[in-house]
This record gives sequence, structure tokens and C-alpha cells, in this order.
Amino acid sequence: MKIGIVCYPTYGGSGVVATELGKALAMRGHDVHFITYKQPARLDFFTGNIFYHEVYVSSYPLFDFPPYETALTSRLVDVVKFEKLDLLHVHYAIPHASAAIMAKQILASEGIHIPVITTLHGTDITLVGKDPSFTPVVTYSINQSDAVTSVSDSLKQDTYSHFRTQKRIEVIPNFIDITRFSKQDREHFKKAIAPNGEMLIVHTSNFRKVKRVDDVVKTFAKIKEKIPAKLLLVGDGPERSTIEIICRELNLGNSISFLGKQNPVEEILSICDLFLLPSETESFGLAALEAMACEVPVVSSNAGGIPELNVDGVTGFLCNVGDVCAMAEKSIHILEDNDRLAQFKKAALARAEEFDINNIVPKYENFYLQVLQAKAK
Ligand code: GMT
Repeated sequence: MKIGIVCYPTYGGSGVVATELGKALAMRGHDVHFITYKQPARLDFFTGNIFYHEVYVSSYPLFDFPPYETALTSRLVDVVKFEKLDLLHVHYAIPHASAAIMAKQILASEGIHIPVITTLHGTDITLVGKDPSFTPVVTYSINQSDAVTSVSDSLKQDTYSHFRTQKRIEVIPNFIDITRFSKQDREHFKKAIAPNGEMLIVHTSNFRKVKRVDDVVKTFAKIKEKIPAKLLLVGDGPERSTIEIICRELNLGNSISFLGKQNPVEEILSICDLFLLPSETESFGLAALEAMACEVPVVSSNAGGIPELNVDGVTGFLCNVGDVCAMAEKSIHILEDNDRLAQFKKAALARAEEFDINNIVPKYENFYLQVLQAKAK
């Protein structure tokens, strides 16, 4: 198949999933065309069947807001037409789905019929998409897509409750490449960070409000009262300065390291004992899956699709959003007994293996075939 993939090229979960999917499809023999405004962060190798088409938005003094969606639409029309693509798979509804639908309509006027598959990732539905300023366009784009997938059942239900749509939504969860994300021997690194055998707690995110990173710090402060521990905060974003202030106020400066954006995140996860994910909403929790693949149990909120990944009492624990006392109590329960910790680590890996890339990518491939067959009828 010749597949066009549109996504955010940044470190965000939707971009990571889209890029890893494209790479895996290319490895399985498909031609994959990425159409994005920058080279996707995870597009770290090229083969003869991976192509990258940059979307260039020209500037003009009149434009306070560069018309990215228009430029993307035009590029999609161009790439579909000249590369003879079989389908477009767009990740994150805003503005990718609406741009693809516009491109589809332009191409149809020229007799070219390109199926559009939209994958909903989370905040495009639960946060941004339901903002009234976007709702009509997101609803229309979902309804006009040839097919729609969501990354969890929870997100599928959220889509039905926030939008006027009866579109069939196929749930295809996030996935992980277990050959890349697996526990690595980094004992020297662990000794440098935790010289006295402290437990290492970790959180990775884009430091947006929805991640409740302040809850991570508050939970950590409570854990530290009972267990010698250090906290590694990986990633960056708008909340980071506020979080740094909270850490100073709680006098936690020496116990918390802000590592910023890191590419080889699996090397950091490999030395950690517990992952905290207290999100307000979370459609799936790819960051938690990455941790679990590196044998790190997860104490999380029970928001959105997290319970579809993190099994309460087995791979970690689920707590109500904002209940930092419960999160600290459950974390201590896991960390205070070495045998119990080992059991949770083993279970986390076993659960992560269910989401291995080799189990999930064929689901997308089969879905594409169904869509193409329906189009051919
Ligand atoms: O987590 C983020 O804020 C980034 C966001 C994205 O779209 O880049 O992630 C969303 O998509 C991921 C991949 O499908 C999911 O694993 C994340 O749970 C989801 N984030 C939220 O729902 C907040």
C-alpha cells in the first residue's frame, strides 16, 4: 500500500505513535509518506520506502496567523495526486482531519477518490476538540472520514458524549517496540543518581496542566517521608517553572532532578522503580506503557483510558484524580517490600508485552484493507 501519514512532528504521544506506526509499516513493505511541517522527532532512520514531504507555510505581513491548515491541505492534494497514494491516515483531529477532508473533497472534484482514516488521540477530543470554537469542524471531520479509530475505549465513549456523531469507531490501542523499550543495564548511572540505594521515582510528560505534575511532586514528598527516594522529572512544558517553585518551597531541591526533554528515555526508565501518572484526563497513557516495558510499575490516576492499561493491584495502582495521599500510600506499599516490588515489575513488563508493536500494527494494516475494500465496492 502507499500510505500518507499526517501527524504532529513533535515529542507528543500522537506524533510518536504515528511515526512509529509509519516506520513499522515501511518495515512491512508499504510505501509511507509523512506529510508534516517538520521532520518527525522519532523519524530517526530512512529506508527506500519512507518519504518525507514538508509542509511549508509562506509568511505575509497580512497574516497574524500563518494559514497552516490551508498549506497542509494543498500539500496533501499534491502528494496524493503525484505519489498516487492509496489512503491518508491522519493523527489528531485538529487540524489534520479537517485538512484531509478538504483535500479529499478537492481531489474528488478531479475524479480522485482517496479514503481518509482519522485517529483520535485524546486532547483533540477531551480538551481542545470540545471547545465550542472547534466543535463543528471536529464533528464534521469525524463524520466525513471514511473510518475513525481511537486509542482506547474510554476515548471512543468520550467522542460519542462530546460530539454529535454515530460514526463507527474502531479502538486500536497505543503500542510499544519492546526491542527498543526494554530494561537496559545502567547500574553505573543508577549509582551516580542514587548513591545510597534510594528508590528512583520517575514522571515523563509535556508538563501541561492536564498532567498534574504538581501532584507528582506532592506524592513524592509523602513517599520520601517513609522511604529514601529520588524523583526524576523528564520532559518540559508550560508548567515547569511553577513546578520548580513548588519543589523549592517543599525543600525538595536535592531530591528532584529536572532532566528536560530526553530522547533515549528508555535508558532513564531502565534505572527507575516507580512511574507516577496523576493526569486529569489521559486517553491511553503511552508514557506509562513505555515505563512498564522497562519493568517500571505505575501508580496513576484512574482517568480516561489509563485503567485499560494499568491493572489495579497488578501492574501498579489506580487512584482518584488529585488524591495524592492514596497515590503516596500505594507507592509506599509497592516500594517498601523488595519481593513485592519485583512482582509488580514483572507484571508491568508482562502487561506491556500485550501492546507490543507486532501485535498492534497488523490491526492497523487489516483496518486499512477493510477501508480499501469498502471503497472498491
Ligand atoms: O499527552 C499529551 O498531552 C500528548 C498527546 C498527544 O496527542 O500528543 O497524547 C495523547 O495521545 C497519546 C497517544 O495516543 C496518548 O497515549 C495520551 O494518553 C494522550 N494524552 C492525553 O489524552 C492527555
